[in-house]
Amino acid sequence: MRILFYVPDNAITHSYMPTLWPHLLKALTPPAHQVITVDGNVIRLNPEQLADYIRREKVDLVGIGGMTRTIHRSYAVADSVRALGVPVIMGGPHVTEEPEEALQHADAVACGEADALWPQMLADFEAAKLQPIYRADDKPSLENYPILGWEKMDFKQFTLLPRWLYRLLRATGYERYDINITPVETGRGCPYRCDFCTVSPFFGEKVRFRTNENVIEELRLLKRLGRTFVFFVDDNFAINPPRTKSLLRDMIEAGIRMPWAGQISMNLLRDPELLDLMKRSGCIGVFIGLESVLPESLAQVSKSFNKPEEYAHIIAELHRRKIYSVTGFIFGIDADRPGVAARTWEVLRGWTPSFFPIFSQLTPLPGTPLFKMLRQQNRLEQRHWLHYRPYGAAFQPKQMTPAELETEIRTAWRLAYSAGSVLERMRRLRGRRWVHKMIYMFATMAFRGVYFRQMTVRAWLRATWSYRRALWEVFAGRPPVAEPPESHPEPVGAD
Ligand code: B12
Ligand code: SF4
Repeated sequence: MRILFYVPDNAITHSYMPTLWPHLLKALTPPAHQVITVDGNVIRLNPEQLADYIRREKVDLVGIGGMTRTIHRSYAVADSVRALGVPVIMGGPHVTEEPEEALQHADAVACGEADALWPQMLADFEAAKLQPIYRADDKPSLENYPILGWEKMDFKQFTLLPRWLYRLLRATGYERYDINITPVETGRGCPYRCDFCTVSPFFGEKVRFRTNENVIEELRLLKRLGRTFVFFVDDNFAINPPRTKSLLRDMIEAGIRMPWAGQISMNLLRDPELLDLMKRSGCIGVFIGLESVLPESLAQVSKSFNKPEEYAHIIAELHRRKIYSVTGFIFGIDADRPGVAARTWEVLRGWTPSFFPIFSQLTPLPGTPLFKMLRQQNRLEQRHWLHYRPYGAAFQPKQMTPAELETEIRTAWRLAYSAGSVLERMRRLRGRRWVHKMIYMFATMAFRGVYFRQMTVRAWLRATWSYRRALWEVFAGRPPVAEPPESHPEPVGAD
């Protein structure tokens, strides 16, 4: 049987990293079947083109991913596939919470982790006994995690560089300088239960890990394939610090130090031994969900283990080890008022400059405590995911209008990525080597692209021109300018 896995596109950005689930499920597919993966974020196909592709490739069954953010695209694709008479199976966090909705577009839905469900669904499909809903009763152990067939993967689709720059590198023989990212998971689950997050409800509060040997075998394969960068997709890579340290030590001992990034919550980054091991094993970046600089906002989303008074110190400790931080902030929590963006930036601009902030609106995802609370309070836009708007507010914030919330997000991005702010941070990096400053500038441009559309050569040239003074700083050999005084947050909008 020929199976197509389709990753729906988010209609905005190019994807720089393969999505893991198709590769994991492919490894769990009995070898008698053939599996093809199409990622809509790198190969944009309209419904007619996809139909042509499915006919040409003689696909018998299509599996489609279901995240809330892209579910409207998943359903549109599923409808066009089924119009061809080809059955569709869907899975993922959104359809796990909304299986009845998904069944209007699919023949069957996998609810929860599908590691064990998928082979069962295939067997039932072949025996013409496919059921509409499959539920994973147990959380799979990751002890026997399969080694994924990365050697058969066409990674070229996922270059981090804009296509025109990648083509230029290839034409001039410098292709090896392309940056490529591979997702690797080492564990699942998180006991912290932040109100807006689906990870604790979906993967559970009990954390499960792959063995160190199993992870290292995959890393060895990636190194052999010339992969240059690994992203550990675990939601909280250091959730069990002794285990994380033992994995990092084993990586160092096995001689597979390679550049990596991961997601770690701020409370776990207080540990200098962990930071040292991260550095020694090749860590160059860490995503930290800081969410807010206001203790009352953190308390409202059950994330009081984040301590705003420690943020600056932790970013500086990471910076000292040349580890960049990507810091996520959420606006729209009940304690947030108009002015929250400016207040947040006032705090952030005092930090050591090697961090890249990302700002989003609070999003009520089905299955989360936040979703339930907003529904009970009649503040939720019904089935907001079916008419998704980038950075749109899908609920009624408590102390702002939805339009004000959207303005706050726009303001935060402008403040953080304006030419003046970037120049200010570059000046404080003056003592650093030019390579470090160049990487910083490139990463700034890339993170800017999360919000500002810049997929064309023209858009990149425009952004480069606006940052010309900051770029000039890359080669300036003058001493760094003084750090701005450390700021202390006060309640937003306080009288
Ligand atoms: C890596 C990651 C990203 C990367 C994605 C890049 C990439 N190419 O993969 C980046 C950083 C870009 C990203 C962005 C976003 N992400 Co994200 N991300 C993740 C993360 C950390 C890991 C995903 C992963 O690989 N998991 C491991 C695999 C094995 O698990 P899985 O995907 O769930 O697949 C299993 C099952 O769900 C099932 N399954 C999944 N699909 C299918 C399909 C079929 C046919 C079948 C049978 C089964 C099946 O089988 C798999 C094996 O059990 C998850 C959290 C998590 N731990 O999963 C969040 C997560 C998926 N992201 C989330 C969110 C909200 C976002 C953003 C909207 C954030 C934002 N504010 O912008 C964006 C939107 C991205 C987009 N598509 O447009 C939410 C999604 C919740 C939801 N209800 O949809 C998650 C769960 C995190 C959370 N805090 O709740 N993300
Ligand atoms: S936001 Fe992070 S720390 Fe909180 S529950 Fe989700 S994965 Fe865990």
